Amino acid sequence: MKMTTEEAFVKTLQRHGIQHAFGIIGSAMMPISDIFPKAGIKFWDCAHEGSAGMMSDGYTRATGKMSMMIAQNGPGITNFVTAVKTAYWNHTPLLLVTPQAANKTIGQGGFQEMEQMNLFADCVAYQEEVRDPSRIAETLNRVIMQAKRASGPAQINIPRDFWTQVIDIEIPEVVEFEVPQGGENAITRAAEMLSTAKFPVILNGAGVVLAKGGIEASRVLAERLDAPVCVGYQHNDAFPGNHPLFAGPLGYNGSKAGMELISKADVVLCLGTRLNPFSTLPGYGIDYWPKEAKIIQVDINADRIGLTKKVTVGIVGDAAKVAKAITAQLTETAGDTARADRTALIAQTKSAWAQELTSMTDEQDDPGTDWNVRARAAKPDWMSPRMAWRAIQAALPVEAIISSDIGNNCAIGNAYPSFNEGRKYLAPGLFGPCGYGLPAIVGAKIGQPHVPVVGFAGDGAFGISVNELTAIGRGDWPAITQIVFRNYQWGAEKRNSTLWFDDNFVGTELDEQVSYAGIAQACGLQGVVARTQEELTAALAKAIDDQMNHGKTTLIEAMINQELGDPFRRDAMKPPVSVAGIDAADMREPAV
Ligand SMILES: Cc1ncc(C[n+]2csc(CCOP(=O)(O)OP(=O)(O)O)c2C)c(N)n1
Ligand SMILES: [Mg+2]
Repeated sequence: MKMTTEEAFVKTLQRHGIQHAFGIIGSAMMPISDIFPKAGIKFWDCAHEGSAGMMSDGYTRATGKMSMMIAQNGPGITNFVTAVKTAYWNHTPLLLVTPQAANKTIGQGGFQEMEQMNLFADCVAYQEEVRDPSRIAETLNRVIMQAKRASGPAQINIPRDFWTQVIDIEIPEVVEFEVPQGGENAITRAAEMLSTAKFPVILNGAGVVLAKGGIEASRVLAERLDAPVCVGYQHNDAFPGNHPLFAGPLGYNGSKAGMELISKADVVLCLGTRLNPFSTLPGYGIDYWPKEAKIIQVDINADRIGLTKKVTVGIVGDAAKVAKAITAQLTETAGDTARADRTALIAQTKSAWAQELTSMTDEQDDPGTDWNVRARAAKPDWMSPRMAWRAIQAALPVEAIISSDIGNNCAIGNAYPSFNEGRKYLAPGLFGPCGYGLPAIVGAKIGQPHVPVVGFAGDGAFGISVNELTAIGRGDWPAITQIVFRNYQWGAEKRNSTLWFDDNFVGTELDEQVSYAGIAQACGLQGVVARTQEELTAALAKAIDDQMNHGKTTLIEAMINQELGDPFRRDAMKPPVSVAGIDAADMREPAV
């Protein structure tokens, strides 16, 4: 069938149901964006491509439906790098469309040239450049299927002079196939090990959220065994938070109950998780990973099995299918050993942690440092981070989707909200980019317009995406609620300065004259300041009502003291030593 290259491209997008594109408009993409409206594709033009990419990530994580990012070749595309790598470690299947400088001129250094394949080589699960205009649909179809199969971003690079050509092709069929269900022998062994375990524990990762029916399958298995279920770092929605067997997130600022329970395991079923090393670092001084336990690791990607931990049985497969298959093979008496003791211990450990968490109001200083004492004394009437989180919890609807950001206050939040369904918690993940909270929640709301959404960010991280306030107020953008923790500092890094660099605060202070609520208002949005717990709870309740019932976006600037929780990287930091010494007198004037 005769068609133009851009028609072939858009018809292929339609065949895969890709309905949302995020980016900034540019001449190299106009031949296709021109026909987006006709095709039923909405182009969300953002203020910065970096945030556009994170909106795409948020949309797809909240819906399970693939979306795409697209921008101008060169500088538009380079702005996507952080978002694409973030999506990679969030296991988000996204389509990255990178128009390229024209084949006719590339290499001459004309305009907006960039080696865009090398640029993303380490960020995407798959990439391919279109070699000939007639292969545009074939290539795009393959790239999209690879993104789905690998559950990661995949890139199609298209020389811009391939647009507006007439080709004679068929649009390729979408080949769907079933995901692997795990090796037979491995499943039998896993079922045997779990059947006879004295203290089985399940650890759910992102794979459980991504697999169809994964959470439900893990719930059935957990109930058969009365096994506590922990979730991996930043995958807090991988098991229902209101379930008696839910033990909470492991890792940085996670659930002490989860850590204590998993430390007692003799068999751990790690379901849909690559067991990334950051996820199982000691927390609250507890080195909880059960080194003597038998470990069953289930991941759809064989390369990730046994990569970081000693594994007894590896199973390559879909988390839901494998959980069901294991459940089907459990013996009649599976889980019976010490069942009552285990159930009692789970309840007791959870309740002790819940009480401890409620009583925690202030952050602790390490021996020899007193930053938190000073921070409290300097602003005695201000909320502490944990006071803010408690005030937020009081107004956060249980069905809300929330996003998080990288920073001390967002990290403290790891132990607070829990979720009763998957695709509710959009954390920046293991690439750890500041600036994720706002764009991710905007993308989520686009995908789930009838669900309340609340974005979170520290005031430094928020500054990275603040320019999106100039984009999201336009009529066709849905209303959201965003909370900014206002402590006038890049807090997470400041904690490092107090711990390892003798309070030598380089680059940690923010401008106290800036009002984010004021910026929101200047963008035509609602901006409010909350100084007490009562004000914060009331502001959030009103903002959600405004979001859901009046189509209004609100930014809440939550004014908090400068207390700082645990540092991110105790594992990677040590006090500096001076050997040769550094002297300002050695600085020279450069020759100009
Ligand atoms: C893009 C990016 N730049 C820098 C960092 C390093 N970093 C991690 S946390 C952090 C401080 C965050 O400060 P803020 O957002 O104000 O939150 P707070 O810690 O004060 O709660 C920084 C700079 C990062 N993770 N990502
Ligand atoms: Mg801050």
